[in-house]
Amino acid sequence: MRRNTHFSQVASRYLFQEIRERKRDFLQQYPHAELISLSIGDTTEPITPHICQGLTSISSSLGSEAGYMGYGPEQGILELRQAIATTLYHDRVDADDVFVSDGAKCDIGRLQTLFGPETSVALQDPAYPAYLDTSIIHRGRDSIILLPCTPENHFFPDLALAEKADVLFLCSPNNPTGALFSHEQLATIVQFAKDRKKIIVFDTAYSLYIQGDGPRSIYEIAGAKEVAIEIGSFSKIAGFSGVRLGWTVVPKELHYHSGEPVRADWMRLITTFYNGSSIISQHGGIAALQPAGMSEMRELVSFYLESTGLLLEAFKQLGYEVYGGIHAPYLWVRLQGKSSWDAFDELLRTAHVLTTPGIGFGESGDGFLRISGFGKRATILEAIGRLHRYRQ
Ligand code: PGU
Repeated sequence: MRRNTHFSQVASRYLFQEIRERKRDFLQQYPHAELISLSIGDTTEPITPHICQGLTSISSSLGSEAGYMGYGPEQGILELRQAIATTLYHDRVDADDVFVSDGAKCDIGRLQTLFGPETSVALQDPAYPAYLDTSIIHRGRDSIILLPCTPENHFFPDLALAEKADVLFLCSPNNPTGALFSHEQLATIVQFAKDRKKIIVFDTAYSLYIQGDGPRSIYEIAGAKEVAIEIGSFSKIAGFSGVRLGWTVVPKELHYHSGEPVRADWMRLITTFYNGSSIISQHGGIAALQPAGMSEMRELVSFYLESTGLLLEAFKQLGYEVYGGIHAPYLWVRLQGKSSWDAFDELLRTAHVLTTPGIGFGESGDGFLRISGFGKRATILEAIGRLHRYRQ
């Protein structure tokens, strides 16, 4: 059989796999190096007690006659869908329009299948690499429009560039830049999509990290249900990157040009491609959204943001131009004239610190490094010490 030629248009390895390989090669050369990772955004703290109780109690009940369960509804347990709608969206969305998943990344891929092969997609540049790679694999590089988001345009895209796109993938607070759209900016984007009948996919994986009253959901903007799908994740807020749980909201108000509801196709797609998220994860999610779980998640998020704040101060003291780090657990650090892979290699060799090269998030990311604030506190402090030594 012939290869899907789009695979020749993506890098042979996914960004974080590439970094893992480089780490492995480095450790083969220097087996005693004690590497610190400020690279992949992965949580490090144990699952908190109330949420963990949700996971363990369902796990043990599965071993009893009365508690055993098989397949559940593909779109998720109603109690969890209701809790997401009420607790996270303050009933701005219907539980019925919340589709539980095994994580945001998995739904990003499934959404590409929903949009099909003819669609043109606009992406923020830089952006979480899964949007670009899944777009290319589905329909090739020519279908993609990049919207540069740099310090020069205050990380707000020139929407005129997206005129020909059918779908806009957007992320706020942004991975990797940490930029947060204001209510006014988001309202501008929603209006743009409404006027031109485009669909927005809005990724809120970091919404609980927002400080102050910035928009946590696109549905805070009036009329957004007519143009937007929203993706969420428990990975970064409950430490579920290994447990796997997320959701996608596809409102019944969202329609194609031809008038058919998008939600019906999403339902058709997930019931066909997917057999639902693990009921163990889903019960963890239910516990996470109870009052005790919510306060544990807030504490966890504060912990990671504090670490990010320490890194932010350190990079500033070292004289770097730094963005982000307030509403997201990432810093976006401008390198003084270096390419991002050169800076990545240099930090790895000299400080034994792993980072993520900005170019891995798109062309406009070259000349930047993304620094993750996820890590044990002692490790973050050790990394800061090494950065100071490395700059002297
Ligand atoms: N959306 C955004 C904006 C993300 O940053 C991430 C993870 C996800 C979705 C994935 O969420 P799940 O619910 O866990 O599937 N970003 C991390 C991990 C990288 C990766 O590709 O998985 C990061 O370092 O950017």
